[in-house]
Amino acid sequence: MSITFYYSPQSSAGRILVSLAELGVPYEGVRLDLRAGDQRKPEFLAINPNGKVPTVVIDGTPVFESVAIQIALGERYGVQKGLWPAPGSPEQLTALSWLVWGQVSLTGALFRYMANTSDYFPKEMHHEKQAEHALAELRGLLRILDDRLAGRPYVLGERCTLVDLDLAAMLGWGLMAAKIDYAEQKNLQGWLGRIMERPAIKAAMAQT
Ligand SMILES: N[C@@H](CCC(=O)N[C@@H](CS)C(=O)NCC(=O)O)C(=O)O
Repeated sequence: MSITFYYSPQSSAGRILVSLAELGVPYEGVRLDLRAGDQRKPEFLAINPNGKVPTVVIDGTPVFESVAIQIALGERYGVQKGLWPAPGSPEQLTALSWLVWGQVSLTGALFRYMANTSDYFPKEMHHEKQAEHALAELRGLLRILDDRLAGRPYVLGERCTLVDLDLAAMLGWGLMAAKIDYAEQKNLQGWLGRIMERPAIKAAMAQT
């Protein structure tokens, strides 16, 4: 078994960094300097033609898109660690729903809001109505996650899984970067705090 993990600090690769840390699987990390354009070098484009991190190579096969990477890691290494449900189980279907929801719906709304408001994007790209629309959608999605966490400590139930880690890695950074107040979402607040206290997460975050 060999894993090569292409990453860059403070990027979507953080989602995978926390999963690898919790899974405790050995890997070789290759740091790319996105500002210097390492992601556009032919040798990297041959692995991921999109020129983006995170990218992993598992036993010689490249995997790109963080959601695909999480599923691949979960299926291969997560089941025995209790971090991913058994393939074919009802819980696996629930895991796929929330993982993809987090990546597509939640991250989509957050990034649309940021693209229209934050300093990470040029002011001429900002559009007030688009920002309002994205914020309303984001608030609705945060309420949905908050409701899901009512009466259960983690998204799938009693155990923390890669679904929680993926959502928390994105929200931990994103809600702060987008300056989103989520004081009303008490379940979400408690859940995020619990995950951020996990030793593997703290160690992974310190690296980025
Ligand atoms: N949907 C992709 C997004 C990956 C992505 O946008 N990565 C950014 C860093 S956060 C990147 O590598 N950007 C380099 C570039 O676009 O040149 C995923 O989740 O893996």
